[in-house]
Amino acid sequence: MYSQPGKTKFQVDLRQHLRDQNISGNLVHLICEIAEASKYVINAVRTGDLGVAGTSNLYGEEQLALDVLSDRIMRCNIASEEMEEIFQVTSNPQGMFSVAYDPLDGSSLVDVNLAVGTIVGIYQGNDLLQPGRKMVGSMYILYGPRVSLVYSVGKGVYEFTMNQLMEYTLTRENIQMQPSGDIYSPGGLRKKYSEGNEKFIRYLEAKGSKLRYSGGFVPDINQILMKGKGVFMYPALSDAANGKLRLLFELNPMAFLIEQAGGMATNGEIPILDILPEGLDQRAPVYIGCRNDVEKAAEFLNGMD
Ligand code: FBP
Repeated sequence: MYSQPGKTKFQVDLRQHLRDQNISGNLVHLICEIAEASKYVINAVRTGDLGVAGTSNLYGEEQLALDVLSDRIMRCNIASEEMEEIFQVTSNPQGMFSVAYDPLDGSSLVDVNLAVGTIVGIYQGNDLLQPGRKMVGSMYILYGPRVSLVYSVGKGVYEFTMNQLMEYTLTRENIQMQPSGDIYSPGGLRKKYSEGNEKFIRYLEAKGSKLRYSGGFVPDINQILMKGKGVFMYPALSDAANGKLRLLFELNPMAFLIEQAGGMATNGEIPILDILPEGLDQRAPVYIGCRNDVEKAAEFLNGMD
C-alpha cells in the first residue's frame, strides 16, 4: 500500500507517485508532460468542434477536428495514429524516449457523448518498431464522467483520477485481474466472425458472461481492468484478416497494462507484446483480459474445443 506520512492515498499526486517508482527523472517528466497535455485535450473534447477536419490520415480515414486538435496538443518525439511518419522533435536521434500514441481513440463517439481516451506507449531510444514487451511504460487517459489516468512502468498498474483542481491523485493501487471474468466486449461485425470465434462467444454466454461493449477501446478496457474481470476481443473478420486495431498505437499499450495486472493479451496465437511490428500501421486481432478467458479463445480459434 502506498503510504506517505500524513497523507492519504487520495492526496498522492502523479509526479510524487512516479518518483517513488525509482524510474529515471526523464521518464517521470515525460509521463507528467503527457498528463499535463491531457488537460487541454479534455477541454477540446468538452467544447471543441465536432465537425470533420477536411483532412485524412495515413489510412485515408477522414479526420475529425478533434483528432487533429488533440494530436497537435500531444506532440513530442512521437509516432501518432494521425501522422504519416515518425516525427522527430529533437535533432538528437539518440533521443531518450519514443512515444507511440493515439491522441483520441474512438473520437467519433464524442459526437454521441460517449467516453473516449488517449492511449500512449513509451519506448527507450528512438526505435518504435520493437516488440511491445520492450516498452518502458504505457498509459491511457479516459475522458468519461470523470477523467482518469492509468499507467504502468513495469511495477504494477495504478489509477489516478482528476480532482476539482485538475490534478491527478491516486485512486487505485496495484490493480489485479482475476483468472476468469463475467463480462465480454466483442468488436466488429459478428456475421464476419469465424466459427471458432462464434463458439467462443457461445461459451462466454453459456458461462454467464454479460455483453458490455461501448465501441470505445479505452472505456471498454477500463471497465475490464477496474472490475478485474472480463475479456475484450476485436477478432480477425472475414474481410479483415488482422481485425481493426493498431499494434503500436492501441494494442501494445493496453496489453502492457493488462499483463502487468496479471491478465493476458494475444492475437489468438501469440502474446501481443511479442509481435515484431513490420510497420507503423500494422493491425492485429486481439483477445485481451482475464487469463483463462483469453486462453479459452485460443483453444476455440485453434479448434481444440
Ligand atoms: P479509431 O482508431 O478510428 O478511433 O477506431 C478505434 C475504435 O473506435 C476503438 O476505440 C473501438 O474498440 C473500435 O474502433 C470499434 O470498432 P467497431 O465499431 O468496428 O466495433
